Amino acid sequence: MRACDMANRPFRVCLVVALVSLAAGSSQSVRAQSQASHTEDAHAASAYTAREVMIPMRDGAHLQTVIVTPKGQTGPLPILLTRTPYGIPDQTVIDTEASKDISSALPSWKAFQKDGYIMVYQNLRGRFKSEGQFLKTARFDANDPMQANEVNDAWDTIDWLVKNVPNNNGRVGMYGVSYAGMTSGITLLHPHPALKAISEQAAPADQWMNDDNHHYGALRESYTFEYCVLEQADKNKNTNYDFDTHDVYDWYLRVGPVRNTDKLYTHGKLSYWNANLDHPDYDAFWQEEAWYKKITGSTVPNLNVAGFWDQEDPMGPWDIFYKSQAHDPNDTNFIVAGPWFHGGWQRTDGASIGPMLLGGHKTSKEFQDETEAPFFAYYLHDKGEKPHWKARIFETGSNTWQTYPTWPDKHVTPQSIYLHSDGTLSFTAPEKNDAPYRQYISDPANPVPYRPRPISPTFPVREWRTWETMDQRFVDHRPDVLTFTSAPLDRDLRIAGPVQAHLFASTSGQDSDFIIKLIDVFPEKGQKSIYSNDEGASWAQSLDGYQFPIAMEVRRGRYLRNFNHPTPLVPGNVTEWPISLRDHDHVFLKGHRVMVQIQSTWFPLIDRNPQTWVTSIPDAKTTDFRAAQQRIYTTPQAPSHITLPVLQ
Ligand code: PG9
Repeated sequence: MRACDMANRPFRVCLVVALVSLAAGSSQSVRAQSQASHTEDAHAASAYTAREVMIPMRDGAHLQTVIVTPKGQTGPLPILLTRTPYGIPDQTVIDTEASKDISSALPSWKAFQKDGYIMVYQNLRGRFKSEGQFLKTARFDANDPMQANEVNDAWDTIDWLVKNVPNNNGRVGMYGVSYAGMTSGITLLHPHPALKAISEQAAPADQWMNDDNHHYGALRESYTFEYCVLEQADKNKNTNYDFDTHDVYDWYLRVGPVRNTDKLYTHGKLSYWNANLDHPDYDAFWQEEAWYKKITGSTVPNLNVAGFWDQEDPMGPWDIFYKSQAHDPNDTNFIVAGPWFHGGWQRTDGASIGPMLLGGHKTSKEFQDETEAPFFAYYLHDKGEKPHWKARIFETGSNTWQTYPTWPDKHVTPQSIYLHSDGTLSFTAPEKNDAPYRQYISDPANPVPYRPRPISPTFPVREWRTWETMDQRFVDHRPDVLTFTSAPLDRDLRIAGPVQAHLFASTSGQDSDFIIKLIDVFPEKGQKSIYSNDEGASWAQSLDGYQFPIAMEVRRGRYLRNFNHPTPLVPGNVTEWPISLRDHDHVFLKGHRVMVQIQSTWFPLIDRNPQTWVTSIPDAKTTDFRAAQQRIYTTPQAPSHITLPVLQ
C-alpha cells in the first residue's frame, strides 16, 4: 500500500483535504483549489482563533480537538461540534477557508457565522493525534457505561466543552456529513443534557442492509475495500490504494474471489475489511452495527439530510428519520432531501446534478441559508421559528422546493408500471397471450461495469462522486442488460415517496443477483444541460436522449427468504423479488419516457455472485463462478412491475 499524496504535503494542507473527505472523499479539484488558496491567502488572518486541546474521555483516552472562537467575542455563544475520522482544521485552514461561500473543509461555516458559534472539530479516537483505537464501529451497549464508543465519546466531549470553554451559552449542537453524520446521529441513543440540536447528514445507519458496505447483503466490493485502506492503513493519514492497473475493473476481475484481496495484498492489516469478509450474512455483528434500530424516538431535535443520488449512504437518513418519527411527541424530527451526491449540499453550490440543471436554484446554498442555519439558530440561539414542515424536499424535474406536513405525503396514490415481453413499459398489466418472459445469460467472467470504463479508483475521488447520475446508454443493448421503455409521456408524472419494484424472475443457477434501474429518458432534441453554453461540449455530453437514473438497486437471491440464514434458489423456479428503491421526489416531464433496465452484475461496485451454491461468497473458489440463464417474467400471474408513489 502506498500513502496518499496528502502525506507528502504540509500538515495543514492535509487537514483541509482530510476534512473535505468527510463529505464525499477527497477530490483532485478541491485539493488543487486548497493548495492554490494556501499560496494566495496564506497570510490573510481571519476573524477567528483556533486552539488545540486534548479532551479526556472516561477511559483515560484523550481526543485531539480544535476549538474555534470569534476574535473579540462579546457575549456567550452556543457550541457547534463536528466529530470526524478524517482530520481537523488548524488556524491556517480556518484563515484560508473561513471566507469562502461553499467550503467543504468547513461545512456551512459562512451560513452559521451570521448567527455566531464556537465551532469545535474533533478527531475520533485512534485517528491522527487522538488516543485509543479506531474501531470503525457504531456499536453501543447501554449496559456498559465504560464501553469505548461514539455515544460515550460525544457525551464526554460535550460535558468537557460546556464546563471548560469560556463564554459558551450552555447549549451544544452537532452536525456533520457521513461518518460525522453518524457520530452526530448516534447521540440520539444517549444524549448529553446540553445537546439541544443535531443534524445528521448522510449518516450510515445499517451497513449490511443499504449503506456504504452492502446493499441487501451484496458486498460493495470496490468501495468497501478502498475505504478500509483509506481509514485503516495508517492512523495518521487517509491512504489511497495504489492500483497497478489504470482501470480498476481489470484489477478486481484479476483478483477473483474477494478473499484474495486480503490473501494477496493486505494480509490481515485491515480489520474492518476482514470483518466484512468474515460476516457475509446479517449476523449479530451487523445487527449490532445497525445502531438506528436502538432509537426509541426523537430524543434531540434532528434535521436529517439525504441526497437522492448519494453513492455512499442513501438509506441511513431515511432509516433514522422513520425510526425517530415513530415517537416524536414534540415534533422535532425533520428531513431535508435534495438533488445531491454524497454530501453534495456541502461541496458545490448545487446548481446542477450531473449534467442536469436545476432551474436556476443553488440548492446547496439555499439549504444552508434557509434551512440548516435557521434550524440551529432556533434551537441554540432562540432566534426565528421552528420548521413548519416535516419534510422539505427539492423535487427534480419541476425543479422546485416542496414542503410536506407528513412524509410520505398523504395524497400519494400507488400506481404500478409493468414490464412487457416486447420491451415496453406501461401502466397496463400484462395480458395472457403475451410472451411469458425475456431472458439473458449472466456471466461472472464478463460482468457489466457499473460506470463507463476505464473505472478510476474510489479515492482520491474523481468520477465516483457522480456516477449515479451517468447516462445509462453505456450499457443499453448489452446482451446481458434488458431494457423496457414507455411511450413518451402525455403529461407530467410526479412521484413523491417510496418506490418499490417487484420482479418475477428465475435463474438456472442456485444463487443470483438482480439489479433494477428506474430511468428518466430525456427527449432526443433540444435539451439544456450544464454544457449547453459551452462551445467545447462534446456530442456525448448532451442531455438529448440521456438515460438519467432516478433509482437503482441490487438484491441477492440467497437472502430473499432470510437475511441471516442464506438459502439456495431452486433453478428455474419463478420467484418474486421485492426490491425497495427507497424514497424519491421527481417529475418525469411530459415528452420524457420511463425506462427500466435489469442486469445481474454491477462490477466492481458489487462483488460477483458465483451463481452456484457456496456457503460464503467471499470464500468461493474461482471454479464456483458460472454463467446462468436469467428470465424476467411478464405474465398476469408473474407481472414484473414497479409501484410508483404518484402525486397529482
Ligand atoms: N461514507 C463514508 C463512511 C461513513 C461511515 C462509515 C464508513 C464510511 C464517509 O463518507 O464518511
